[in-house]
Amino acid sequence: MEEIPESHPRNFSLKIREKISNAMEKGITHKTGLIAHGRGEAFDYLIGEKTLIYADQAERVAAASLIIAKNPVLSINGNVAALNPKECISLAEFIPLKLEVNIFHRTEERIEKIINELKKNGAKEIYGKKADVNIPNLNHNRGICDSDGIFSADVVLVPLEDGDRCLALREMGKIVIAIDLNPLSRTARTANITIVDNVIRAIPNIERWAKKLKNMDEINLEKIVESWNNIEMLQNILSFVSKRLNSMF
Ligand code: PTJ
Repeated sequence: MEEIPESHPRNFSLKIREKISNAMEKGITHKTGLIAHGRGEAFDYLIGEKTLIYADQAERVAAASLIIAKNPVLSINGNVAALNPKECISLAEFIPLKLEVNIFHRTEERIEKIINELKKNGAKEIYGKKADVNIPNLNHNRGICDSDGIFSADVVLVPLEDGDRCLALREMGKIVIAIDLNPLSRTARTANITIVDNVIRAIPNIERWAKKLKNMDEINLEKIVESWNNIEMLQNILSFVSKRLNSMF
């Protein structure tokens, strides 16, 4: 890879591209994960590559929901394992929540590589290998999960989700927190709490909120979660983007 000069205006974005393409070469990220990343970059560009107030509020509600959850799980795919494994592990330890590797393009070799990557970054226990149950009404590989992981979770945090698993998890009665830069996606519209932010910014920000909320009593945490209006938040994001674009030239 060519060296990316520090002075390059897109330095950060180029470094992230390098990170994800290296992870693809190691077999952690699937090749189509690079396409998904490109779509994410485009939406990130539209929101101004920063955490909007609406995303920050969603991250606060997500933190409250994870704190009161009885059995929360963070679902890890090939892109997330490449982009911010350390931050996911740190959040998992703080809440505490379980980490489960769950991938669309599933091979045992990839599962193993992602688990090893997480272990290299400090994770102790990782779910996803047992793969002893299927999420009902989901006929692809993301339906395969662990009975003591995603299957029995009450709250599932899913970065870079696909819409049909999001719906299937909701049909199981779970609370789904999605991180998706595309506010128009089925996932964004189906989740209970959608965080329209880059997973790189979102995970540490959820942890920052969790640290602030950790000592709040459960009744007030529940109030934060119950008062959340996800559709209104999506409308606010779209309205922000359209105003931003209209005022550019
Ligand atoms: O590792 P696997 O096998 O599970 O495969 C993972 C991919 C990403 C290939 C799979 O989940 C996929 O095809 O995803 P989609 O359907 O393309 O959806 C990805 C969504 O995540 C899109 O709406 C993107 O805008 C969004 N996205 C991409 N990068 C980021 C992101 N959202 C937040 N942060 C990002 N960095």
